[in-house]
Amino acid sequence: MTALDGIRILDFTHVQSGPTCTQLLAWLGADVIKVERPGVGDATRKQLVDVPGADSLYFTMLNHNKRSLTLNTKNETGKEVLTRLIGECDVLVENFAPGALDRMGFGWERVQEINPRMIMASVKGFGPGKYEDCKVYENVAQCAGGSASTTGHLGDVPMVTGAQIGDSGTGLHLALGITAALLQRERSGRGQRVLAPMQDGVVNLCRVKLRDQQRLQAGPLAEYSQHGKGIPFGGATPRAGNDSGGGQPGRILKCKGWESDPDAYTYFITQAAVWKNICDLIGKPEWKEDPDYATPAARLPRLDEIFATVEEWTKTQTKFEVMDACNPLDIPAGPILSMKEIAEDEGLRRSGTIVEVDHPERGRYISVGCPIKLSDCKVEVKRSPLLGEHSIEILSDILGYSGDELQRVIDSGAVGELKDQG
Ligand code: CAO
Repeated sequence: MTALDGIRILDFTHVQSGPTCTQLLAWLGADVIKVERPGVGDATRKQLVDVPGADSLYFTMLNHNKRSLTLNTKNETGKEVLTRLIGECDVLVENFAPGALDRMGFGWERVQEINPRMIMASVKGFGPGKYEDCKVYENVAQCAGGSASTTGHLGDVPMVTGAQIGDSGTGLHLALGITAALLQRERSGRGQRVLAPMQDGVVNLCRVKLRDQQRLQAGPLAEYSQHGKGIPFGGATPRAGNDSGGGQPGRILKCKGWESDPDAYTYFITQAAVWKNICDLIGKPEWKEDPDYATPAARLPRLDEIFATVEEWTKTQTKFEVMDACNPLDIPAGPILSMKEIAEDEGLRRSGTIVEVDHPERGRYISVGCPIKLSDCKVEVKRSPLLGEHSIEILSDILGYSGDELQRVIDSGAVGELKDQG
C-alpha cells in the first residue's frame, strides 16, 4: 500500500518542471501515464545525449516510475482516446506553453465537462498578467523571481544558482497543490484547477530576501558583510556572496588542499551560542571575554578579521576534519560536497536518495531517489519508460480497447508505430 494508491495521473508534462512533479507523485504511488507525441516524445529524451541511441540522463532522471503512452492528441482518434482517458484519470498535469491545451481542444471547461472530478494542474512561467503568454525556462524564472538579483557577490553580475529552483522547485509546489486538491475533492466531490507559476515559486523560495528588502527601511542590514566593510546599502536587497541568510554570520572558508581541489571548502557559522567553543577551537581563547569580540554586536564590524582567523585554522584541516571537530562542540559547519562526492555518499545511498537504476538501453546509472521519506509508504525507484512502451497496455487495461476497436486506433496512427508490444 502506498500513499497515492489508486490515483491515476494523466501526465502531459515535458522537460523538467512538470516531470519533477509527476515523478514525485509516481514515487508516492500514483499511476502516472506520460502522454507523448508519437515518434518524438519528451524533447529531453534526445537532449544532452551521452549514450548514443539511448534515452538521455536528462529524461531518465526525471521520469522514473511512469508509464509511457504515445498519442497524437491532434488526430481525431487521438482526441477520442484522450477524452476517454480524461474520464478515467484523477489529475491532468501539464506544462505546455500557455494556450497549448486550449488549442488542442482540451481547455479547463472541456475537461470539467468530461470529468467534473478532474484536477487540472499546470506549471506556467508567469501567473495572470503582463507576461502570462511567455514561454519560460529555469534561468528566466530565477531572474524574474528575485533569485538572481540576490545571488552572487557584491559589485559583480547577478548570478543564477545550480539548484533548479525554477523548474524542480515549481514542480514541488505543484505536487503539493495537487495533493491538497485531492484531499479537498474527498470532501467537495469536485476537481479544481491548480496553477504553479515559476516566478511565484521562486519568489516563495526567496522570501527572506523580501524580508531584508523591508528591513532596509529601518537601516543597514548589519549582518551583511558589506556593513562591516562600511559599504553603504542601495535601495534594494544586495547580493551577499556567501553570507548566511539569518542572524548568525557564516562564510565559506578554505580547507586543507584548497590550492588543488576546487571543492576543499567548508561552510562555517559563528553561532553566538557557541562562540566560546569557537574561540577555543581556533586558538583564540582571549576573544571569549574581550569586549571587542565577546558579543555578536561587537563582532559584526570585525567579521572579516574573525573569519580570516577561523580560516587560518580550517586551512589546516580537511573539510571532513572540520566537520568532525565542530560537531562535538555544537558548532554548525558543513563540507562543500562535489557532485562526485554526493554520488558516492554512503548515507545518501543508504537512505535511498542516491540510487542506482538499470536501464535496457543505457545500462546502470545513478539517480536521485525520492527525497521525502514516509514511514508507511515504501518508495521503489523504477526506470523511466521507453517511448510508447505502455501504449497497448494502457489502451486495453484502462480504456478497455480490444480486438477490432484496438486495431482501429492503431490504424488511425493516433498512437504511432508500436514496437515490441504484445
Ligand atoms: N500530440 C500532439 N501535439 C502535441 C502533443 C501530443 N501528444 N504534445 C505536445 N503537442 C504540441 C502542443 O500542443 C504544442 O502545439 P501548438 O503550439 O500547436 O499548440 C506543441 O506540441 C509544443 O508544445 P510547447 O509549446 O509546450 O513546447 P515548446 O517546446 O514550444 O516550449 C516550453 C517549451 C517549456 C518553453 C513551454 O512548454 C513552456 O513555456 N511551458 C511552461 C513553463 C515551463 O514549464 N517551463 C519550464 C520547462 S522546464 O525547463
